[in-house]
Amino acid sequence: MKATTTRARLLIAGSAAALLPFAAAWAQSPPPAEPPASSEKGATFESLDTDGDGRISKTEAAANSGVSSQFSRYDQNGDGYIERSEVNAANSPPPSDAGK
Ligand SMILES: [Ca+2]
Ligand SMILES: [Ca+2]
Repeated sequence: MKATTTRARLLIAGSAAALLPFAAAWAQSPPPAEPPASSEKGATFESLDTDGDGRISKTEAAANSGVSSQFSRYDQNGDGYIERSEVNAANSPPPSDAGK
């Protein structure tokens, strides 16, 4: 059906768009000159971890629609929290098997 196709495409586009600001916010260096105009886009780990326990619960993630929609993607071990290591893993390319 045409409607279904359109909807699926929208979801895919939305997911990709949502991931970008999240990844950018957690890059190593902060952006040079970007005033925090929108709290929706400039989410950082710290800003989302409102109770400061070092991980982002689903409740905390709900503050950012992009993060919230990507929650299961970031929560790789499925414990219901996004931890910093999971963010790093999600934002970095997989290790290139150089361990040996
Ligand atoms: Ca927290
Ligand atoms: Ca987790």
